[in-house]
Amino acid sequence: MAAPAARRCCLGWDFSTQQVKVVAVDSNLNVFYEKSVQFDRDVPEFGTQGGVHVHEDGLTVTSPVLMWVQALDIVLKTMKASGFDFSQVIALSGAGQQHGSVYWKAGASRTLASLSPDLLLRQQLEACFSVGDSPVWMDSSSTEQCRQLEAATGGAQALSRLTGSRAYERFTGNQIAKIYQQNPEAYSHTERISLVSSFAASLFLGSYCPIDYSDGSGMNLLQIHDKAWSPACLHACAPHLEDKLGQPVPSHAVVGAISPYYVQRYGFHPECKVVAFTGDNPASLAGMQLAEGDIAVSLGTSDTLFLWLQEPRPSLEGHIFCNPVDPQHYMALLCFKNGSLMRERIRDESAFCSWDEFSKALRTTEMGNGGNLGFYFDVMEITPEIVGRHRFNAEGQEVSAFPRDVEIRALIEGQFMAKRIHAEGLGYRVMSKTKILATGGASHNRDILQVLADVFGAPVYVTDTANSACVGSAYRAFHGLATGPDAPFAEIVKLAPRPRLAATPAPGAAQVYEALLLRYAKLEQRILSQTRGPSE
Ligand code: 5FX
Repeated sequence: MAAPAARRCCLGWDFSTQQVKVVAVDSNLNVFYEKSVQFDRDVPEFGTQGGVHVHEDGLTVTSPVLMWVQALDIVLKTMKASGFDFSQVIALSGAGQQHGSVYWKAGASRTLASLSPDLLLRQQLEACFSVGDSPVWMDSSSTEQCRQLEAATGGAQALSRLTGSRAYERFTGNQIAKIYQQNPEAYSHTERISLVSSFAASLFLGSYCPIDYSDGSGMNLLQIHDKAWSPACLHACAPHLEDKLGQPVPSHAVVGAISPYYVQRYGFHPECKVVAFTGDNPASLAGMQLAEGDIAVSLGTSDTLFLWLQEPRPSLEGHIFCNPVDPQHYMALLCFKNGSLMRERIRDESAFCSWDEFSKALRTTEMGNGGNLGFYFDVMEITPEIVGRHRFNAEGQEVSAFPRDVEIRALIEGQFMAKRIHAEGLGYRVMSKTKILATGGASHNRDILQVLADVFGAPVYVTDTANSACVGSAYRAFHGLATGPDAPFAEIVKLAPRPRLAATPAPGAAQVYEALLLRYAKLEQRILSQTRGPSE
């Protein structure tokens, strides 16, 4: 990329699973520069696949912490070589893959605080980590520690009420507990534990950056209501944990000025501010400009929902995090595994492998599908935990097949009804100002979006989210620079490109789906009780 003309800007970073990426956003909120380093391709000496190492047990998944450091060196070097004017950067923030953890060895803070501008970060931080392979969000090896944490805190529901989620293997508290139990020596030599987000921020600050409330909610350690570490959870995971974590801060907090290392080596302005980094999902919420009552639906291989919530009801499914742009509010995250997987299978089976035929079936069938309802989970679903295909006619009798076009509508209506029901289970309510933001492959299909608008009774907008975590991080940097919590985030992003309206609910949709949603929820319970068996 050619040297961009000098403009005052904020940088948004993303330390994701497969790459480190940066965007520069000017004060009119235009993205005018971007650069990324792919781990597998650009730092092949670490031998990762998809940015990670999957260990022999198939459960343990880690990434080398020095790979992340080296990738940052490369991005900065490339920006400098292309003539990027670092002196114009007024603030930076960033995102990290959620849940992953970094273990700083005793003495590392001194190294961080006295970095020589003549050397790369990688050369200086080599000996700074007590655990070289950081556990990441794909790890599922800490089931034992999850059970221990739930037992110590009054059970899964009690833990969820406290921290926003029941115990999950990838959540950081359970990963820390596993390291403490299996490698107590490394744990005792650790002076600080960062999330991937606060680790990346620490590299820029030249000192340990606190964990922000929003990413901190993905640890099973933070009390999401009062934003303090839970003594019971800390105690259940490992000793002296509070000292090693430091105190959490609001996600918009300015945590300090950039380290002199970057001023001397790259020409950053010494006043350039660092705003707390957060998780990639919270940063995407900011990038998509989600507001109160809004919901983002990512229709990809698996489907993901982000919701803006005022009064969350943590449950045994999904996750509640503190909201990254408004500390009084919350966000929820729900994952559905059978997303495009099922849409593509049913397209192949019932629409002659054609999206046009699939769309035609949606257009020629009626809202409510004549009372026919279907559940399509070829792989074990996350929300709800059901596997298999289940079809019910208008009388509530289970049937073995539907006509082709009924099958297609049953799939799409069922997928969206499940999303609404489970979102409402976490405290979400559709409001008159609700917007649904759709992204991902299936968001290009207008007929699918029409069903989404009808089922939720709210307009659907489409937005490009390829860079949403990076761009959201740059927006958050502007937010941090403004007057803190009193500057509403919506004001900060009012110049940003707006999502496009794609579908509005058809007249009569609310009446049709009000009744159908109740039936769908009851049938889901019926399937769950049948598949779980009488003993549970
Ligand atoms: C969220 O809970 C996750 O584990 C993932 O979406 C990671 O944040 C991906 F980076």
